[in-house]
Order: sequence, then C-alpha cells, then structure tokens
Amino acid sequence: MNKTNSKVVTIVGLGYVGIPLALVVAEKGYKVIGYDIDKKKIELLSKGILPIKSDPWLEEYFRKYWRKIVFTTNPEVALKEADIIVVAVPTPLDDKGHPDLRPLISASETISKWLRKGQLIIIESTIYPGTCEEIVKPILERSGLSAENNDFYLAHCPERIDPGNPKYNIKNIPRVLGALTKEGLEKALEFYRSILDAEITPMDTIAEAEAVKVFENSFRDVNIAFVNELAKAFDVMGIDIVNVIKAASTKPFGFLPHWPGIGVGGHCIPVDPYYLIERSGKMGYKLTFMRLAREINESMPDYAIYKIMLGLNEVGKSIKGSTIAVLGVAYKGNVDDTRNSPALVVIEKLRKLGANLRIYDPYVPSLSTHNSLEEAIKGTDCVVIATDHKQFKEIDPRIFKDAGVKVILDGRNILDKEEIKRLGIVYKGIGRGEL
Ligand code: SAJ
Repeated sequence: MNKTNSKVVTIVGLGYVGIPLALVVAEKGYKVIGYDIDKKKIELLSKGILPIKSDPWLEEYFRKYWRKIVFTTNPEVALKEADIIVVAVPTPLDDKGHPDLRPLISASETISKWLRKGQLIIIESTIYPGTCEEIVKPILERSGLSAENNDFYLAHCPERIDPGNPKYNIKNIPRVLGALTKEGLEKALEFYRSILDAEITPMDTIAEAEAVKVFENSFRDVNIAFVNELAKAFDVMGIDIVNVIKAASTKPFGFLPHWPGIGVGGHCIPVDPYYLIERSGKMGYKLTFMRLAREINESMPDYAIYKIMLGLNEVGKSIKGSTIAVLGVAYKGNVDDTRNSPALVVIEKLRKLGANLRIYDPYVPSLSTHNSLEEAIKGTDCVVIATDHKQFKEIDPRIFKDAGVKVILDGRNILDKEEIKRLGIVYKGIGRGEL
C-alpha cells in the first residue's frame, strides 16, 4: 500500500453514496478514481455536472473537488492501480420483493479480474449478514488470492447517508465497520479515520457489521408500522393520533416519535427489512413481526384511497369522474427522489378508479401535469397531500377555498384540520380521529 497522499482509492458506483464519498476522499489528498458502468453518468461527472439531486453541502464539495477525481467506465483504469476499492452499488429488491444482489455480484466479478495483493476491498452497500463471506469473498478468491491469508482485505462499512439532511452529511455521520480479518479491520479503520470526522466503531465480525444497517432501518420501519396501524384504530375510536404522539413525546425517555402517513417509500426503509426477513428465513427463523410491519406499511396507500372515497362520498361524489389533484410524488419531503414512493401507488390506484388526475410536485417537474400548485388545484373536487414538502406545509388553506376544492386528504397530516373544516372543506387525515 502506498503512503496516504499517493494511495489510489477507487469508488465503484457513483450515486447518492459513491459521489459524496469520492469527494471526501479527494479532499483528503488521495488519488481518486470514480468508476461506474453508466456512460452518461460518467460523461456528466467528467464535465463537472452532478447527475444526482444535490444539497448545499454536496454542491460545495462537488465544486471544490470534482476536478481531482478521474471518472471512468474502464474497469482496468479504475481497478488496476487501486490500493483501496470501495463498492457503493445499489442493493434493491427484485420484482418479487427479494434482495437483488446482481449489481454487487457484478461489481465483485469485475474487481476479481483485477484483484492484486494488498488491496483493501470495502463494501458500503446495504447487505444482509453473510453476504461478504458467502457471496463477495468467493468471487474475489476466483483471482487465486485468499482473504484468510490476507492476500487482500475485505471489509464492510454500511453507508449511512441522508440526502438533503442539512445537519448530517457523510463526514459527520458515525459509522460501524467490520472485516474478515484483524489486519483488514485495522486497514479499513485507518482509511475511514483518515477521511471522516465522525466516530468509526469497529465490530468483532463482518456479519455483525452487515446486520447493523438492516437492523436500524427495520427498527424504523416497524415503528412507522406501529403508528400506521394505530392511525387506523384511532380513526375508528375518534382519537387524533397526532395529538397523542405529540403528547407521548413529552416523555423525555423511552419514547421515539414516528408519524403515520400514506406509506413508506425510499430506497432504504421499505427495502432493508426484506434483506433481514429473507436471510433469517433462509437460516431457519421465519420473522413474523417485521413481515407484518411491512404489510401494514404497504397497506397505507389503500387506506388513503379509502379515506378519499369517504371524503368524496360526503359531497355526493365518487372517485370515478372526480378531478383529483395529488400534491407530491417524492417519497419524502424536500427531495426529488421518487423511488418506492407511496404517492405513485396512490396515483396509480386513483387512475384505475377513473379519477381525472392532476399532479404537482415542485421537486419532480417531470411527473407534474401542472407547473404550479394554484393551477393544479383550481376547480378540483379533491386535493391529496402525498408528500410533506415544506411548500405544502406552508400553504394558506384559504387558497383551497378560493380554488373551489371540496375535499382534502392530508396524507402526511401536515395541514391545520380545524382551519380547513372552518372553511367548509371536508378534511380527511391519517389517524386524525374520524373515518
Ligand atoms: N415515514 C413515515 N413516518 C415516519 C418517518 C418516515 O411515514 O415517522 C416515511 C417517509 O414519508 C418516507 C419513508 O418513511 O416515505 C422513509 O422516510 P425516512 O425519513 O426514513 O427517509 P429515508 O428513506 O431517506 O431514510 C434515511 C435512512 N438513512 C439511511 O438508511 C442511511 C434512515 O435510516 C434514516 O433514519 C432517515 O434517512 C432519517 O432519519 O432521515
């Protein structure tokens, strides 16, 4: 391994994780190569254009350091000279809801072709316990090199990135780290401590490191399912769950607020539990609680449709033939990412039920049918708030009245229920204490 400032670090996979990582590694004086199979993405990056939605932090880092990175689609250029190779490729689900490790397997096969003694391979993609030892390692050892003998080093440092988060970025988010051998752990620890300001926690085994990410995101999913199921119960019981959660949050210990809505989207929370569910099932323990939580969260778009139907019924209308404006398609507020967005599920269901649809998301013009909120809601029978964008939280409810809106489904419980009712508009929320 060369000394730090001449060490070559290759980042495999230039997305929400790989690009920030490459920039931070470049900032610390390493020679950085950014490798991706997507020619268009490499072309854009080579011209100093970010192919992903940025935030102020990323914008600044990219402007400062993109010129220090060699972007390439050529695996030989990317891998032959590398001392450290970090893999940040997607690990999604396939169309049957099973973990899809094909991008990781493909990346491992490419790395294996150029693997040489002394290289440190770090997987940052979200994987289930056992992936490194049972899938990645055998592929790398096709090179004839052995991980046990420390011919090369294999580690796992699960990515923790929250795009758009103004407070936490890749440099200050604490990380956990595991490796196949002690020597590999030491080398990976030295690398991460040289590029990040945050605490890096070394773990005893690589499998435990692989368990952390899916564990922490499954924790979030089951907590969201908890409030989503109670939202349905509280609608029947006439209790506003938002008031209850706010009141429970006054307890300074032993409670962590989560909020009901029309569903759980993104590339982490609705995906990661299936990595644990699948692995645990294959190893002989069938998880039930997490699977049920997934079912509850995946049922929320239907609950939204049910509430829309009840709201339109109150004004003597049905979904079929009504003009419905859906505000928001992104999976969460203030991002442009629509991966696994429940808003898209609601839109598709409304379309199938015969609604005249209008769509407006300031972050996703490509899917918007109208260029402004005012245009999208004018003369509509029903407005659906599907994403908690800041712009939607700040809406003056009077514009709904002026636009002639009759029903509002507040899918993220962000509007003032009482004010909207005072304006004579039918308000439906998720768990706001009424059907
Ligand atoms: N959601 C709810 N209720 C909640 C929280 C979220 O319905 O109480 C929904 C959101 O609307 C969204 C989905 O769940 O559709 C996911 O929301 P998220 O806030 O978890 O956002 P993500 O998917 O960007 O999650 C990331 C994760 N970070 C990593 O995986 C490294 C997650 O672990 C973080 O907790 C989360 O950011 C965060 O806290 O911002």
